Amino acid sequence: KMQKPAVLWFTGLSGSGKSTVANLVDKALHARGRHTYALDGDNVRHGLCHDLGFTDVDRVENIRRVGEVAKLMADAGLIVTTSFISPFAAERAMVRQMLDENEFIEVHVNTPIDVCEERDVKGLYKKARAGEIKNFTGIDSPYEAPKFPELTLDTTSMSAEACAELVVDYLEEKGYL
Ligand code: GGZ
Repeated sequence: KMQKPAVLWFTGLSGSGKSTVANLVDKALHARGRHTYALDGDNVRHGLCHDLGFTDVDRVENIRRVGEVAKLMADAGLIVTTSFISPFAAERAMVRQMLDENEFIEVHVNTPIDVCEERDVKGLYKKARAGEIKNFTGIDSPYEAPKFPELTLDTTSMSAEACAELVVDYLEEKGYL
């Protein structure tokens, strides 16, 4: 029997933990025999979207392309995770629209900016504060938090593993697994 596809759309600030949680979810689903794919900046911004930067216009186009690819993968029956800041509500709504009902699962990785900035894993916040990186999300570029995400993950009170478990539990409860 064909299993229900899904696009788990992780959204949140740089350093919020999107990719970390998404990769754990991806592994857990794979362990259950599901065919999955994890889309993120590492495999998209160097190839499909290598021509795009971080202006509003480029981010809109980045998300549009990721949405189209995620749709194709969902059509192929996969459970897809996407880990992009995706700062604009309008583009997230556009991707939701382009997919079948119940295929789009918005996951807000709700790590506050002060925590992301404190972690500063890649030193990007420091550079943004120093003006060495322009249009940095949360500093001089906006982030529109989702109003009605299917899931909200608080990485300050829960480990990445516990967050991933919540996502897998959600999929199970809703009949995706
Ligand atoms: C935000 C930036 C920027 C600017 C480079 N603003 O922590 P990271 O490094 O690995 O994740 C960030 C990533 C954001 O790319 P996305 O494709 O997710 O963005 S969007 O959905 O808005 O299109 C960060 C790095 O790229 N990065 N410059 N100015 N993040």
